[in-house]
Amino acid sequence: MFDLKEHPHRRLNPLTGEWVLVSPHRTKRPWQGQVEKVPPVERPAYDPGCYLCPGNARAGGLRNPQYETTLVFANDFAALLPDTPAGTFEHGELLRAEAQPGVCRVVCFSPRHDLAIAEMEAAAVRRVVDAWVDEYSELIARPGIGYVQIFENRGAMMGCSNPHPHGQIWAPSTIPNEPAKEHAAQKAYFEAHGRTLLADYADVELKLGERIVAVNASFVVLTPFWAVWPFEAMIVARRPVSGLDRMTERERDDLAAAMKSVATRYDNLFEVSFPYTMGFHQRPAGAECPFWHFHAHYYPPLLRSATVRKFMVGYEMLATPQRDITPEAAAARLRELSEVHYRQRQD
Ligand code: H2U
Ligand code: ZN
Repeated sequence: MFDLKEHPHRRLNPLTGEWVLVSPHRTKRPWQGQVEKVPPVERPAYDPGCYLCPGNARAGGLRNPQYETTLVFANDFAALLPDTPAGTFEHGELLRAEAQPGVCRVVCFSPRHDLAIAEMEAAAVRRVVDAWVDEYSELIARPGIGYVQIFENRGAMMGCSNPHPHGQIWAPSTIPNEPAKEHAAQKAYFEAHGRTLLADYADVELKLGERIVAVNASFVVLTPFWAVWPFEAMIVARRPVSGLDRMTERERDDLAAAMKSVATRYDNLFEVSFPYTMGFHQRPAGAECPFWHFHAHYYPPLLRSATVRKFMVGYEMLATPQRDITPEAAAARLRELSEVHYRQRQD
C-alpha cells in the first residue's frame, strides 16, 4: 500500500505546475559533509560601521537620516534603473533580449541594528507592514512598472550583506518568472472553479491540520504540501485579498503577527538566527486580478541543525528538487515551538 510517510513519491505544486521528489525513508542517511559556522549572536543596538544604522554614511555616499521606525531608500547599487532606454535585441529565433527598466529600494525594518522581525515588538512589525503597503501602492500604480517584488534575505548563508534588519523591493517593467507561473495557474483555477486556488487550498489544509503551523483571524501559516526546502513555509491570507493595498487594518496587524510567529519559530528551532529568503506574491500591475491571492513564501536553507544546510545540487539542479523530511514532519516541529523568542525567555 502506497504510504506518503514511507515511500518515495513526487508532489505537485499547483501554483507553478512543478513537481518535487519526496524521499521520506532517506532521513536516516549519515552526514559527513560541510558544517556551517554558527553566526555570532551578540550584536550592538547601534553599529557605527553599519551602512543601514541611523545617521550613518552609506556605501553609496549618501547619509541615513536619524530614523525612528522604518527607512526606505533607493538602492545605491540598484539592479534595475528607471531611466533604462526601451529596446530589444534579436538575432534569429534564438538570441533575444529586452531592456528592463525598473526600481530597486531598500527597506530598513528598525533603527535597531540588533533586532530582527522575531524580536521586534508587534507594533513595530506592523509599521514595517505599513511601509510595504505604501511602497506597493505607489509602485504598482507607476507607469512602466509590471510587478513589485518585496523580499528579505536574512543571514550570511543567504547572501545577505548586512545583519541590520532590512529587506528589498525590486519592481521591474514585466512580471518575473515565479509570479508569472503563479499568475497563470491562479487564473486557470479561478476560471474553472470561481474561487481562488489558495482560498481552496487554505480550506483543505485547515481541515486536514497536519501541515498547519499557526493560525490567526486573517492568515494561515503552513508548510505547503509541495514544499521543497526542509522548513519551507507559507503565510496564506484567509480571504482572497489580491494585494497589500487591499488589506484591512486588522489584516495588516494579523500579517505582522503571522510574520513574527514564523520568524520566532524559525529562530527557536535550532536556537540560532535562522537564515531565509522570504517574500510576498501579489497582484501585478494593470487590470484587477480577482484570481490573485496574497501570500508569503519562506525559503530557509537549514536542514537538520544550525550547521547543516540543504544544497540544491545534483539531481535537483539537473532534474527535480528533492526533500527527505516530509512537510508534515516539518510542520509538526514548527507547530510545537514556542512563540516566545529564545533570546527573550525569562527562565
Ligand atoms: P542584501 O539584503 O542582500 O544584503 O542587500 C542589501 C542591499 O543594500 C543591496 O542590494 C544595498 C545593496 O545594493 N545597499 C545600498 O543601497 N547602499 C549601501 O550603502 C550599501 C548596500
Ligand atoms: Zn507565490
